[in-house]
Amino acid sequence: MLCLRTAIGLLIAVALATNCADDAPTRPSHPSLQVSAAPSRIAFESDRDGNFEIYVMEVDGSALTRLTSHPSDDFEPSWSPNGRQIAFWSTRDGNAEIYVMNADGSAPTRLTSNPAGDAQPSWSPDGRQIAFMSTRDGDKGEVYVMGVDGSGQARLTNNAATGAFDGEPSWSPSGRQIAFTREPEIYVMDSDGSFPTQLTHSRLAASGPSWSPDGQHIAFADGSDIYVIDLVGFATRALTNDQDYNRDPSWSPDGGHIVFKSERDGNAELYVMAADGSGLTRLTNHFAWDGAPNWSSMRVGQGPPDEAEADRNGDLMVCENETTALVIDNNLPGGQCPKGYVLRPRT
Ligand SMILES: [Ca+2]
Ligand SMILES: [Ca+2]
Ligand SMILES: [Ca+2]
Ligand SMILES: [Ca+2]
Repeated sequence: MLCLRTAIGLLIAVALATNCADDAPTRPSHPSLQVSAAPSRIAFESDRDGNFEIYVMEVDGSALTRLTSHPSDDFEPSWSPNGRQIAFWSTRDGNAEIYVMNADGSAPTRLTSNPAGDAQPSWSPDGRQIAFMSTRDGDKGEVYVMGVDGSGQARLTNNAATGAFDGEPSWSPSGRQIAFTREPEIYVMDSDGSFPTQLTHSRLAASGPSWSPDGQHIAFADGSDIYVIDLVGFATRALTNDQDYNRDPSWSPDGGHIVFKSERDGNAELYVMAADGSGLTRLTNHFAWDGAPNWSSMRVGQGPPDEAEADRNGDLMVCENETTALVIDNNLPGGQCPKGYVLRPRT
């Protein structure tokens, strides 16, 4: 494997120069990730043209291109894993619905159709499903899933007991788990909705989970900053330290960088930083709102057919003690649970 990350751009070349050996894919069971070092692009939302539209740019902020052109608002793009399509949500048909379009903005197609809010789409790693938030069951948000043609829409969470707002799904790289926000914490569940488990504890208002490509970390926002929590040992560290809001983290396909939204320069702009928080670089520079970045896994339109992706080998592991069990979508070496926990394969 060549160290192709250097092709991402001069912008972040300095950060990339540190350790190309670490670029080698560490999860041979997921072939879709092994080619992730190929150049990718960043989709995002902006109201710079008068209302919210979906835009795409190179990862250095160049070649900005508007993909939607509709007087209603269009929000929160999510790439298909092969880079050929983008899911987003829009109010163009009167209320919030989920749509997909080709990566060039052509052929927008509505997937949901109900008077409730449908938003926050997240494309599954095998390309076959889209998780999203909906308020259609009559109270606060729940996480739902559907086929990429809108078929089989099904609720995964049930907030009847918790009363919490559930949303912002983010798939694990294997597709077997989904991280989501159960306000004010980040949770993880199996992709069929079973085993919902609290991941963060005592956050102010955790939001926007984004699962790292190697499966070992989840980035999220809390308070005004971006954090990463390890799924081995559950250590949490802040990547930003800023009094203005930092939100919406999204990992680069090689896991080396995170793009996010920050209001540190007076309005919402997109920034990229190394996964340790170093090398902060602003990508947008416009007085309008720029947010909800989503970093494509593949060079746009260059990925393999979705059917070739998502090998689901590997075991789900559990760290557990007498009262708590956390399911981890990762092939963990032994003995790396928090003190007092025991690691075992989930049966
Ligand atoms: Ca629009
Ligand atoms: Ca709707
Ligand atoms: Ca409910
Ligand atoms: Ca801006």
